[in-house]
Amino acid sequence: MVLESLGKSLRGVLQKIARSGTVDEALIAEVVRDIQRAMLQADVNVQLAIDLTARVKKRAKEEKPPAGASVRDFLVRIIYEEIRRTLGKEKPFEIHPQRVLLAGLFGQGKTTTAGKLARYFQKKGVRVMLVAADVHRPAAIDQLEQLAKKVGADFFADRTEKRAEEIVRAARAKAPAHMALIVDTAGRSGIDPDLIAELKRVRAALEPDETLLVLDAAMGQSAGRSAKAFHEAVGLDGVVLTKLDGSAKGGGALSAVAVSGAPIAFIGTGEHMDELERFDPTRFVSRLLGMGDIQTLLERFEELANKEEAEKAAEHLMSGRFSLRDMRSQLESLGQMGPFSKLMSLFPTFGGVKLDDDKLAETQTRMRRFRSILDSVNGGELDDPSVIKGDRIHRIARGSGQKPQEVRALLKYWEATRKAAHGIASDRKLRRQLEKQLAAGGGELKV
Ligand SMILES: Nc1nc2c(ncn2[C@@H]2O[C@H](COP(=O)(O)OP(=O)(O)OP(=O)(O)O)[C@@H](O)[C@H]2O)c(=O)[nH]1
Ligand SMILES: [Mg+2]
Repeated sequence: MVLESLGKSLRGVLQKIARSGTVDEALIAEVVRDIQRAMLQADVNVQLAIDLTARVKKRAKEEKPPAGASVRDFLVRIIYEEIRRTLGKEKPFEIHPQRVLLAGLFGQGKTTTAGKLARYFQKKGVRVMLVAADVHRPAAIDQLEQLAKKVGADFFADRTEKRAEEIVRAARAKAPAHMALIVDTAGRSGIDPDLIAELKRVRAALEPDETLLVLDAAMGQSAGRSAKAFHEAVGLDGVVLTKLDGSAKGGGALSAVAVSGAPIAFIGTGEHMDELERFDPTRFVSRLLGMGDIQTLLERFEELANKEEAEKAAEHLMSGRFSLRDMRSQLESLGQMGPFSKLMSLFPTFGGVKLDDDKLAETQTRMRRFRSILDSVNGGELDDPSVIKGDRIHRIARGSGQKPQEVRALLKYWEATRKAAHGIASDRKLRRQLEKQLAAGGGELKV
């Protein structure tokens, strides 16, 4: 995967949040430090990393989660949004018979990208003519010809013509209207007047729909300077960032290019012709953070974080050592319904209340309230709820925006559950039933 080590560090941060007691200043400071370290290791610009984490910190302190969302999920969302912001805007790119000009310095991957783009167009049903306008090296023309064969594209070259713009004119005259033209140009060791002059002549002859700069991700942050200089000199529609598969500096290149003003259109993720992807910043971040897509962002997060804890909590549940921390992870891993209402159905009555369907909606509301209360309970209290009394009840109520009697109800509920669960452990028949359900549910309580 692209940017594997950055992704790994960031996923570690999310897991740390999931495992934490309360979201307090200490946790936020730690998380911010971790993100900063991960960013710097991926070669992200220092100022950019500092700005990003400062925004995470500020928002985590000042903003309140929407009703029903936990403080931890909310923190994850802030982190997601701020990382997403550093990757710039999405570059629309339609596949139709158009003219594409590829430019860039030596060895950045222009010719390879020309071949990959041709395959990409043809897969979507648009035929391509690859045009060899690298007039300085005959080997470059052969390289493109071979790639054209490989991807089944048409090929245009004129080995006797030394003016790139004339080659482009001849190619335009030859290509039928339904064909896309993708033009490979010569590289240089630096952005010099000759390179810019040649690019301008080629562009005047081609009148491209898309002028794309091909940049090697191994350049790290200097890719941003390069993009800016090219953008100012010739005007770019987008950037293709290549070799993201092999570069530890990919984070630096991605973020630096994103702020350069030229949006990233494609990324190259390998040497093969199929290894080109459209760059969608939203999808990119969710993949980096290990989330399928944004809709399932929070669900996936909870699943990942709580599976292990749910297993441990189930054990605790039967041992009678069941803490508020266990209760919280169960509530979160099993959704708003929680295992307790399911557990309760094992008993004819529970806490004096028979749990029939009418009571279910009420229970769900209560579970939601319990979850928000549990976000305001600190680590020590989660482990030993007996210390929660008097002033502490009022502090927790204030912190969670609930009434003190709800906090007391939560404690009563926890105590009753603990006793009932302990009761199951001593009732052989019930115990067997519970164990069977646990085994079937892969750690989830499906009583
Ligand atoms: N791993 C990896 N290698 C790539 C990628 N894109 C290009 N390459 C490799 O980078 C090297 C240079 O690629 P070229 O396409 O020849 O680069 P160029 O910009 O056309 O080079 P010049 O024409 O010499 O300026 C080749 O060995 C490619 O196989 C990529 O996304 N990932
Ligand atoms: Mg080349």
